[in-house]
Amino acid sequence: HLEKQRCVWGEEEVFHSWFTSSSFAHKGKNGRIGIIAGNDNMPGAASLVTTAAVQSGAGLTTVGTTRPVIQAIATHVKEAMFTTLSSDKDGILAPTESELLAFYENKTVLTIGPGIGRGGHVKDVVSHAITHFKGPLILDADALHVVPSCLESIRKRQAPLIITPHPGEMSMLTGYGVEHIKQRRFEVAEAFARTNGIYVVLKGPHTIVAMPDGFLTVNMSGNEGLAKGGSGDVLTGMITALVTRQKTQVALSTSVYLHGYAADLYKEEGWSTDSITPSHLIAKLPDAFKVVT
Ligand code: NPW
Ligand code: AMP
Ligand code: MG
Repeated sequence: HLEKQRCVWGEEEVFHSWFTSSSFAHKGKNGRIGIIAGNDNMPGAASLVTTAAVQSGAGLTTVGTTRPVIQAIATHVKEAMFTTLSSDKDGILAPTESELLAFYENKTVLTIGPGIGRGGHVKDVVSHAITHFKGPLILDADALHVVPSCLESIRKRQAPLIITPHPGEMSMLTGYGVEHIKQRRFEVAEAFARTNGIYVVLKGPHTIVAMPDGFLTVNMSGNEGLAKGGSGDVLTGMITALVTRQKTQVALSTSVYLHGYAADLYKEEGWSTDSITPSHLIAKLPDAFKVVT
């Protein structure tokens, strides 16, 4: 019984669960994804999450962010489209409701969080999306700080809600100390997922993915080369792309596996893990994705 409730999600599982897009698919069928990310001091996070999504198969990618962020990243992420959202005097997003509603239109998935910061109107943006965006919603990084005040509306949501905390963020979400979370990762992730009816990707070495029904997968790929700012932003981009084209559980567990595997490929090639950067991970995704072919 326990084996059915938990499994290691490795190369075999990734390969056998993968749903390949039809060779007749067009870009509109491969996910019209929306990403709300970045503030004037963190354009890099917006760039990483978006590039990772594009490199992981997203059909049409639109980033909603501040004008200075668009100016900073547009030439780096040539495949993405951009929507300027209003921001405040500190360069943090402060979109109007009509800007948000327009941004949701036609999007099959929405991601909010990398590099958005915590001040200003971030809380309003996240709580609005929880209630008004009707598709799968991924909350990462700074957006996670809004979750505790929105649990009631989260439990009422119909479409999947996915959160991707590292142990520090999980501590903020649950009130447990980081050490408790590291010692009891399975229980903590499972309880939070079940109680709130959401998907929890509890990151760190051996990331756990907990489903709302209590099923758990654990990841064995990855190495210390991932312990750098921006690694999580790359994972969130991969998840965003895969969620539109795979079953939610498969999208999450497989993204986590391939993200770690990309870092492992560099190590196997003899790289020092010191030299692996989040941008390198994205560059390695074409090799990592060979697992599904
Ligand atoms: P400590 O003190 O470090 O031990 P934050 P963030 C703890 C953006 N980024 N295990 C940590 O503890 C992100 O997208 C932008 C245990 C501290 O208490 C976000 O928007 C980049 N504890 C924003 O920065 C590249 C851990 O949690 C707290 C832990 C802030 O995100 C970098 C820190 O968490 C970054 O991705 C672990 N594994 N990890 C860019 N290029 O633009 C952290 N903690 O304050 O939420 O900081 O995760 O860096
Ligand atoms: P974030 O803290 O949001 O940037 O996310 C960090 C990402 O790197 C997560 O996917 C973690 O699971 C991964 N990671 C960080 N440190 C390690 C490590 N020492 N070993 C394996 N994976 C790690
Ligand atoms: Mg992060």
